[in-house]
Amino acid sequence: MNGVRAIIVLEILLPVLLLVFGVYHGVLQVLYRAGIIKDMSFLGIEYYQGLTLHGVINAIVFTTILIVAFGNIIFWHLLKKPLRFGVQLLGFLLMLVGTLMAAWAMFTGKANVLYTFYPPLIAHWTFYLGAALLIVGSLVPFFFDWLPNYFAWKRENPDKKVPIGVYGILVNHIMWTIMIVPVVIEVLFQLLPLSLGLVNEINPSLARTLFWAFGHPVVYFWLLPAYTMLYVMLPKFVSEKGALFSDGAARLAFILFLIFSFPVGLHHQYTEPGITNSYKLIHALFTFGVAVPSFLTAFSVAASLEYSVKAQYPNLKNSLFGWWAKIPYLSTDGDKWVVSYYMAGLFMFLIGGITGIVNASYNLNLVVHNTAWVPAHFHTTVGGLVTLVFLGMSLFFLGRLTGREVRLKALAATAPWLWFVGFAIFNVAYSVAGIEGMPRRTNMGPSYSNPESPIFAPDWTLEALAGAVGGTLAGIGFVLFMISFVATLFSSKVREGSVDFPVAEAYHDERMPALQKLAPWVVFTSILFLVSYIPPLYDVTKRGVFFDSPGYNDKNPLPITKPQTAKEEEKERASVE
Ligand code: HAS
Repeated sequence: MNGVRAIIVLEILLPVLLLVFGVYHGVLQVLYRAGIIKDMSFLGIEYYQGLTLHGVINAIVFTTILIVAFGNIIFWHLLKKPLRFGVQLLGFLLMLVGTLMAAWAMFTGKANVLYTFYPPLIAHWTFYLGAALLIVGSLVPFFFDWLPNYFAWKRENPDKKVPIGVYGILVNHIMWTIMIVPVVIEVLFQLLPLSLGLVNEINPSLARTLFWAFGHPVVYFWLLPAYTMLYVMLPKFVSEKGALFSDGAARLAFILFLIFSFPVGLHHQYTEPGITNSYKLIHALFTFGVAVPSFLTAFSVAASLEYSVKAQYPNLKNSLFGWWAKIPYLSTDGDKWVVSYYMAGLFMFLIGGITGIVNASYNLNLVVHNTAWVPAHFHTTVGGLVTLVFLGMSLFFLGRLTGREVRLKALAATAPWLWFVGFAIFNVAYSVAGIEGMPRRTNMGPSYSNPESPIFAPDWTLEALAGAVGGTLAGIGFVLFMISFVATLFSSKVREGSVDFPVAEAYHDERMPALQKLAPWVVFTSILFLVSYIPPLYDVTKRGVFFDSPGYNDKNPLPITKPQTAKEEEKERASVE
């Protein structure tokens, strides 16, 4: 097999296989919370250790490595320019070593800090360095393969628009490059020094602000590759005559994401003291702005589906809603099994979008923040559309790249619908429970869901049990997917492997020259990001930039680093004043 193709196959295999652990710990979560597991640990893995593994593997590792794999495939196929073996190998090895380092820290219980790694909780330094290597590795193909190929293509085709698939992936990785700046500052100047014992204290407010300056844009880093594939591939999977309704609307959506993904992070910090309310309100307003490109996408995708179905069934030309019934929701015909992943994901994302807008509303957020509502929201966004499209396309590309026919298509097509039904139940149950005050990130097994505990909360029992049923069903859906995935991997080759996929032409192909040059939009975005963060960063550093709290871990209420003495504190205060 061609070396680069082999690396891309590894970039698909590694995250999908790791997801087995991630999903396993997800199912354990709902069992703990329903009181079916009443302990602090299960099979040697503690509650918060399992929750860290669940979040880090599913939200960080699975997404990042697959996004690189999809980017490689899309650039290679659409620009028809080969990728460089050395660059790809370096990128993959960095991501692999980073993942292994972080995995070691998590599996040995030295990094029970959850995927948000909020200080003053402190992990072993290998966790932070591992995460940093994963990020660096994910940038290597962008800087040394995609960008050079993009500029070469532009030189050869000065009058043409770059293909929309390349445009989407490019915007996404530009966003990625910008958003990692704050989290790199947090890791390099705050977390690593404390973890290595070079300093004694950390400023948690500053760390959280830097984290969320990265932590909200990152959700769009996960989403945009799914949107790119929705635009480019879904219409063709639905029907041979499928087309993207509007190329211009898709490009506009990507640019709006570039602008609005950044000045929004404070919507995760509405309840935090130390940041002036008016800045939070400004971020709230921008958050409504970032919903606009998703509304635009809902319209574009629905219009593309309508066009694609009607092109195949001309007798439905005047049908207002009847054409919805002709979408191949559950089909094993050719590659149509993959449509199940897109459609189940889209239905989930509709709910994820609505709950996101509730979260963003400053006053409503006070009701749902830190409750079970929040996991209900993100299991229909990153755990819904993103995961389903990524899983479906991993299986599709595994078949294409290795020259194998996808096996057990009936299982593969059913899997996303079980996932959908499971998370629909989970979503309703956890949303209701959240409004009733059920907390997130809490081991309810020995506490709220345990009738023998003094803090037993019978009001949440039904919702917690329904959540367990939903989470388990979704887990079974994942098992069906894995059976088809493994059967495909170990089946015999039926053709030469190739890097290709169906590409939908645009029905409306608007020129929109203002969207063709990305540089001005990138400059504007960077300035807006900076301006929207200067005041809150000033707020959280008023009492000092680097000091506030000693470090802790989850094992002991005593600090693991030395707190300042009264004398030192006095000296520091004097220097700030
Ligand atoms: Fe979010 C918390 C606000 C989108 C992920 N979010 C989270 C967390 C995660 C996450 C992981 O404002 C938890 C973080 C933590 O651990 O603390 N989110 C939003 C808003 C949006 C949004 C306004 N989130 C996402 C996406 C995610 C994601 C996308 C991952 C990929 N979120 C928040 C807020 C919080 C938050 C607060 C903090 C909560 C707190 O207090 O802690 C918007 O971008 C959503 C816009 C989406 C739409 C939907 C468009 C619909 C489409 C489907 C069309 C369907 C079709 C099919 C065509 C407007 C595109 C046909 C269907 C028919 C029925 C006809």
